Amino acid sequence: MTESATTTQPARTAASISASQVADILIAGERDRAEVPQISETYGDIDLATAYAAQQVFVRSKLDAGDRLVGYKLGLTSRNKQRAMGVDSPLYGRVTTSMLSTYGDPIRFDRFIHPRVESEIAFLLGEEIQAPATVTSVLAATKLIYGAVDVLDSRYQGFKFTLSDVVADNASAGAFYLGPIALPPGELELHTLGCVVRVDGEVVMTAAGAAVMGHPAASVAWLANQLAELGESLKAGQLIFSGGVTAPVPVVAGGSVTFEFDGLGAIEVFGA
Ligand code: OOG
Ligand code: MG
Repeated sequence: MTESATTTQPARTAASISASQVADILIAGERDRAEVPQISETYGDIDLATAYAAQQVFVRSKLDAGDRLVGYKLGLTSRNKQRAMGVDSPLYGRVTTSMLSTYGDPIRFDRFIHPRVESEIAFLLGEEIQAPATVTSVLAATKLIYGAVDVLDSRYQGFKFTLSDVVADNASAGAFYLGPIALPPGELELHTLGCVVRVDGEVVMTAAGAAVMGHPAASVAWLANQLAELGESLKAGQLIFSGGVTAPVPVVAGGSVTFEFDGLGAIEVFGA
């Protein structure tokens, strides 16, 4: 859809910007709550390795400000979501303490640029996950499963990006909510786990866990295998948000979005 537009534009040199310069643009956008132009539009599309390096610098700025790493988020883990965003591969971002919202707290417009919310299934790991990881090994290493909400807040204008753009932007990470009930994975059927989304009380979407790579644990396994290539691993105590089960819904001031999870309770979020 956007391919033809990109190919007809004059060539720009991707090498003209470094990972830390990319990160600086995104850090400023988040700090000032101001959308920034896509890196790919201004400088050409950076390669994925540079994009992940920029993400590390972006996240490092949070750790330097006192945050701690909580875990990871997966994104674009369903075909529908990839198609909607015009991107053809999953990605991951990093989750830090300041992103965790307290159940019941509103989504404040003085903190975010253009927040959207989506349902997710979150994994709290009880053990390190060794590569090569599989659905079975991820489930064996998981202590608890939560229903969760991912609050996305792309720093890019119009929520538009290429894969490298959004990787650098820490997978649009804004904030996260965990649901009120957590269960061991053996007590749930994750691929058929249902989720109902209501906007101001009215049902707008329904989906099941299989929307996430056929099984949400497959998405966590994909992440574990990606990290293994960098010599890193998923550790006991980390929280992994496995990717959107339902499509994102824009948050409206004064509006409410409710996510009901089969067996895992409901999360209601408000825009304020
Ligand atoms: C990118 C992040 C996607 C998901 O669960 O698919 C994501 C975006 O759509 O802004 O979090
Ligand atoms: Mg998400």
